[in-house]
Amino acid sequence: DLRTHYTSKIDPAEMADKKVSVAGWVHEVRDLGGICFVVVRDREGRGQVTLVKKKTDPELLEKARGLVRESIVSVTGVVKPEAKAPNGYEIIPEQITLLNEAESPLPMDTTGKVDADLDTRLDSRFMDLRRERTTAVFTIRHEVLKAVRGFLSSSGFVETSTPKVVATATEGGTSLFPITYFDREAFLNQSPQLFKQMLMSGGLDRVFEIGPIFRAEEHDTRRHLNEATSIDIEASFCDHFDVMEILENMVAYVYDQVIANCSRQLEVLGVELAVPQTPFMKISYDEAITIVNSYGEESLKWGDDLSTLSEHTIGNHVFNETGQSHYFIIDWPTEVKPFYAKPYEDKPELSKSFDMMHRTMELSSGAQRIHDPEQLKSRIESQGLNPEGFEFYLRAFRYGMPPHGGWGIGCDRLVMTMLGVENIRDVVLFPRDRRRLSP
Ligand code: ATP
Ligand code: AMO
Repeated sequence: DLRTHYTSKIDPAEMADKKVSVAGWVHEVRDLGGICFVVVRDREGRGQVTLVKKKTDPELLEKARGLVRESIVSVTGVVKPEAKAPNGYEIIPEQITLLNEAESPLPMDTTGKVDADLDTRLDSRFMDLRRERTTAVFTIRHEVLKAVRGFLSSSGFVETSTPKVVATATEGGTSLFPITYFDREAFLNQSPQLFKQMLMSGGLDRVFEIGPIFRAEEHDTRRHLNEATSIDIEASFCDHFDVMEILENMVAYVYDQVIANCSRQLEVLGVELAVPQTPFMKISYDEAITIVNSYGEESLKWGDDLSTLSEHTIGNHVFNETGQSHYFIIDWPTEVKPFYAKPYEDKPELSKSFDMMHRTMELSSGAQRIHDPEQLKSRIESQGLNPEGFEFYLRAFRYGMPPHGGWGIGCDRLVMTMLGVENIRDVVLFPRDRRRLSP
């Protein structure tokens, strides 16, 4: 076997004198003359291989001394408890197999001793992933996705996969990526919006999807990507309050699961997490405008979208009042929100829509949706869109469409705000932005 154990799964007390094989990267070779240490690193941690000159076959010792950092080895040997070594043991090797030799110099440092800038790290992401911090981020991201799937599945949601190559825009026509689809023009999907709503007419009742969304925004910010991962739900016989409750409970559950299952990774990152308190505070759009104007840094009028600055003003205001980072802004002007958001029956200038915010940025948008086909068609028209392009969607509303609502939350922003990471690119393996198309 090339590997019998991860380095962290060798228990020195239980496994003393047992033969094991570990496999991974040569983290370090420390040759002190009379004794040589080779530290082998794998996903889970590090293990020390110790060669005492007097007791080791000279050929094996030469091999160990000649190992180039970051090369791949498999080491077979006997476990000896050793308090000074990582994980409390060392391996006295019988065999060292070099499986792949690394070139030098390395494109970047992986020990955490030298700080590389983000661009260098992203250019060599394969190498960056060998840093403990980076591995920790993506292990936590996995836990987040696992918790989302677990929470939604056990809340009766069916996981779906809808097309990413599509014929229409959903979130406004300006930010589409056109592609060539045989002899026709097509686009990369901005959101599963239209499809998840059509599934409500199909009777799936509650659906969720985790998948890529594409936005051709020319933003160069710390929180925008051109390809992001969205977690979307749609649920029938629900209003906006029902789906907000699902959202806040899901976010709280995700935090809870990360705290429960990723304590080592949180420690590596120096992050202390607390589960956000539910229910999240709800402030209306009107109140949000009043709060912003009361601070005097900006002057907003009714109907304006919230700027980045005003999101921060409100976020800090809520945090100072409640000690919580998460909150909702509800009851947005109908004109600010996409065509599918349902206006209040008695006050059509307001919509049954919401944003779920973190102190530092928007995390999610959602709404109860229009389910009447005529009203939907006229909203499409009044936003300057051509209803003919939406015929495949509108049809689903004419033959029995239940009232429904839903939301989309950016997975990348959820992880980013949870870990207090400054740049969204830090939580995405191979980010796509204005400048970056490779790797
Ligand atoms: P969404 O996911 O809906 O895009 P968001 O919070 O990113 O949510 P945007 O509408 O993209 O919302 O941007 C929010 C605010 O940030 C807007 O007022 C927008 O003008 C501003 N903004 C976007 N890009 C930049 C930028 N590069 N520099 C400064 N402000 C920006
Ligand atoms: P919205 O456009 O607000 O809503 O997108 C939902 C969430 O997706 C994330 N997000 C992004 N993250 C990183 N980079 C981007 N360029 C980016 N764009 C969006 C954000 C955002 O809050 N169809 C609706 C959802 C719904 O109503 O169900 C929608 O797409 O976290």
